[in-house]
Amino acid sequence: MSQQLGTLEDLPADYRDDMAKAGVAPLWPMMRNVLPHGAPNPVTRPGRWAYADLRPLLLRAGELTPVEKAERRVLVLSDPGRGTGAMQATSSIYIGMQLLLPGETAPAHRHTPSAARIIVEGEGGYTVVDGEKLPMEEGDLVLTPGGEWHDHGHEGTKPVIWLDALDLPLFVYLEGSYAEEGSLQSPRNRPDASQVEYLSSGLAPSRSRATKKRRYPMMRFPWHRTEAALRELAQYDSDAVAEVDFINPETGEDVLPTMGFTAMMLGRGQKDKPPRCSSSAIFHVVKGSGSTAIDGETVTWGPKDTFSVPVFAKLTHQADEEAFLVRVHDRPLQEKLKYYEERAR
Ligand code: GTQ
Repeated sequence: MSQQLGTLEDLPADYRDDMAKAGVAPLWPMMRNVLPHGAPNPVTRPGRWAYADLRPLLLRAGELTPVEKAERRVLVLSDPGRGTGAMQATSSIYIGMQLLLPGETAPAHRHTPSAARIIVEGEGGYTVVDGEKLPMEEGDLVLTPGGEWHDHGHEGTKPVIWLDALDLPLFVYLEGSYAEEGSLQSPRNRPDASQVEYLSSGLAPSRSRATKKRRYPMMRFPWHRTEAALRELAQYDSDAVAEVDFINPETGEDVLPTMGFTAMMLGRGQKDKPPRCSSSAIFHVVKGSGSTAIDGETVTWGPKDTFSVPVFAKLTHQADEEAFLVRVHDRPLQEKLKYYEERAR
């Protein structure tokens, strides 16, 4: 039985003043704000960022602000629910679009939040993480886990643009966010682990028990392999929507502690009605076009566009043509906190 709770105004003014002086506040007027009935009441609103809008703004930033003056030349995708200037796309996920021009480098640093990049445009960019040089090709997922040194470089001839996903809002909230600066790394003369140790799915290098496994053994997931895996799944299970999770090849767990990454393929005309879930998400369109109804509001999308969905949103995706999307979400965090949930629509 839900009851009307007392409000602050119900209380005499002198009592309210005395509470404020004593540094306390009554719970009951705020009870339903902090513990709403049945489901959370998200601040986050669906967002949509067309690449056609972001690209010229980023290129302009390239003219206005040298990389030395920016450390990272990034435009942050602000959650409409939090408004202009919000440094987050959902409660837990930060999304930025980063530009690096030919010949530029973004200096080495490391920080407590974890990051991952989805490469949007351009050739010749790379990230060095813990001495490993990770080439950045369109659609690749590149990890820079919390605490790992990373710097970016660009050996190509045209601008490189990528999408950054970080669990930064969470670290800010926890008062745990900080960075350290370092000097550019000299990469080891060896291809990244996706091309050596983990070239074949299901196979991992055999090692003596004494050999220490890296916590983040594979930090680049080349797009051509993700697309091939999705096509293979779609071919043999044409009713279900093909989806793959990016996982740590040594543990089978999600690639980062709080953020998960899931790639999805929709055939031309295919619809998907996923269960409502407690995780918030950002969708980035690698290729193709279509639309997504988010709680009844339709968002149309094309290649390289990005859109966000709040917790428990009711989603219906529909592809106009064959489409590939990568979803960044916070299911891993919610599973660790033991509250991840899916509900019938
Ligand atoms: O490339 O290291 O969008 O440190 C925000 C913070 C990117 C990065 C962002 C960062 C980076």
